[in-house]
Amino acid sequence: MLTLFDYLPSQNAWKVRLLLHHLQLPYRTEYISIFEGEGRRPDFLAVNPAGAVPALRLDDGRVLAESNAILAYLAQGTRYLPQDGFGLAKVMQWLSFEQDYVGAIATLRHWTMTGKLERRPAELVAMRRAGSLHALRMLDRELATRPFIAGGAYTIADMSVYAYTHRAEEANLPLAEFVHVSAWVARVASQEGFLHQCHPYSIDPFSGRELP
Ligand SMILES: N[C@@H](CCC(=O)N[C@@H](CS)C(=O)NCC(=O)O)C(=O)O
Repeated sequence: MLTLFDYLPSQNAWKVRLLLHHLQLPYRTEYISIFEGEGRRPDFLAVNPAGAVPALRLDDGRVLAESNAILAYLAQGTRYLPQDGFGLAKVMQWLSFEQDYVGAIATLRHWTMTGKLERRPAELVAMRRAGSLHALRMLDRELATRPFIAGGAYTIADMSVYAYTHRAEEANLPLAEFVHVSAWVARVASQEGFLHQCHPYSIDPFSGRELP
């Protein structure tokens, strides 16, 4: 059986939970308490050298890390990943975009929800906020032209970009002002087999700590 290395408030891990849910794939979970340093255990570093969740162990023991790589692996041959070369590359384009631009929202959400915002230099917070708004503006322009981020169909690119984008208000970002993003958020959440449950950092008593 598949094993997902998970930390519940992680939206990177949620992306993988979402796709597993869509595909109705059974899996077991191994929780990694990242703020207690479990990501730095040698046995976990052998799974993901970066020490981060999510990671996935396959039935045959091979392991895969990086949320978007895991999505691409699991989605092969399914309706969530185009088969044609251009469609596939478009999905990859938006998976890369997610890592490069949506990460600002993820960081700001993490700092905001775990009380770390006040401990960060104001310039750094302002940079992350500007980066987050830049990402939301770009997404809003793109989503004005088509129903889903990589084209006409719902794909793993939507799952990936949605994961942190739809939590933007938890980072005190004005999501409602981005009307096309907001409409897309509703569209994505209405997909069949969607996983609505997300988890706040407050479920983890250690989340106020800095990552080791
Ligand atoms: N690029 C990675 C980022 C993964 C990541 O940053 N995971 C966080 C939780 S959301 C984590 O485990 N952090 C612990 C650490 O970096 O030590 C991905 O998309 O999977």
